[in-house]
Amino acid sequence: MATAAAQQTARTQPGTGRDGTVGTTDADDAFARAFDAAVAADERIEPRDWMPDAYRATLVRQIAQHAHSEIIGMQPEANWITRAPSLRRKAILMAKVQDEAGHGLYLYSAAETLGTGRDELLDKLHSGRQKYSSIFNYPTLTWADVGAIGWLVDGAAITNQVPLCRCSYGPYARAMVRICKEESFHQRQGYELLLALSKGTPEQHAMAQDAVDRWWWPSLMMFGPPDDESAHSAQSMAWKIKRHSNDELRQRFVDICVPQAESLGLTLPDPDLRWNEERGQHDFGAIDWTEFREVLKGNGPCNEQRITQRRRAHDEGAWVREAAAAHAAKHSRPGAGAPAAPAPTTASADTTGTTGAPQA
Ligand code: FAQ
Repeated sequence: MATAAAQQTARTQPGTGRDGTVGTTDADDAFARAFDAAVAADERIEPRDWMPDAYRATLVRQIAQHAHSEIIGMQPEANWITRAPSLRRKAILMAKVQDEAGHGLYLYSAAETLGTGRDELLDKLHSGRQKYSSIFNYPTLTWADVGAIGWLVDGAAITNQVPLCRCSYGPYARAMVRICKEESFHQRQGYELLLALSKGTPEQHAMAQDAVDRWWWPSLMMFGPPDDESAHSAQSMAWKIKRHSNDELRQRFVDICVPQAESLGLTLPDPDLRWNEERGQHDFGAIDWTEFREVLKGNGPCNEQRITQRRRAHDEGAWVREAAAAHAAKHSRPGAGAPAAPAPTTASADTTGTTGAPQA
């Protein structure tokens, strides 16, 4: 078997095009073999390595959807920043929402290493050609929703994303390490918030239960369609982009949540939820996949509001991007004194769509 260094050399021959095109069939085969061997040996594929076009396209699709989810995901929670019940809760929530912006930026940067810029990805988001997670199309009706998002939505995100720390593509895997640490902290703050409400007045307890009732099923949908309807899972798992199927991760999430709900003193809204001794896992009720498909088609409760807000934030940030680009150009001229600041690309220079009047 080739050593890692030899494989690395084989994978990074100069002169290969962005699409991995090389001159001869023999060379093509050699690059493809080196790529396959690296994936089989659990090595990381790095930006300058040869990779199949479809592997690159799959990564861009998934990373872009993930990045879009992080920045659109700021909106439902930001809705409560001005109405948080104490200074402590407000400071925590602001820090969390800022973390989500940071996650979006790491992920757009990871997509850039594949040759796809933020402007292009944001254009696809704004024009509806790329998706973001279905979960962020639901409204945050009460303060308890902030807790339910932390506990359930961040909890589902961690369950899905911890295995992505072992994704075969290096920049994505490395971005996920920090993201997962922060998401784990977010999950705990949501749990702690819900616990305070659950042990509070009867009204507060009822508010917490109502939030869990509304967020439970959409959280299960975050893991994507059932395995037999998942278009990309088999290939993504073969490439070790995904390490587990959608249904496996959904099951893991249910099994984690059941004892946590008991500790919280809250119930999960599923009469079919019970321990299955034989499987060593919980059985749970049928997910409403019609609702999931409708949300993906743009017909969820908040789809229109979320995308309108995002486009508006992007447009309102145009002057910042222009000014920063002009500044960078000025300082990059020969003889200019100060080192050139990097020209911000779209996502880092616009507001995030989280400001403005409380909505949902
Ligand atoms: N919503 O064949 P599959 C977060 C699409 S971050 C919308 O199974 P795949 C942090 C899928 O893209 C949450 N679309 O696809 C946070 C594909 O459509 P396409 C986001 C969905 O890629 C917390 C089609 O359906 N996390 O929460 C959804 O193998 C709080 C067929 O599906 C990630 O993105 C959905 N739920 O598996 C932020 C993690 N499910 O692309 C703020 C990374 C599926 O062909 C506040 N992503 N689709 O047009 C993944 O692990 C995968 O992409 C899956 C889908 C598991 C989401």
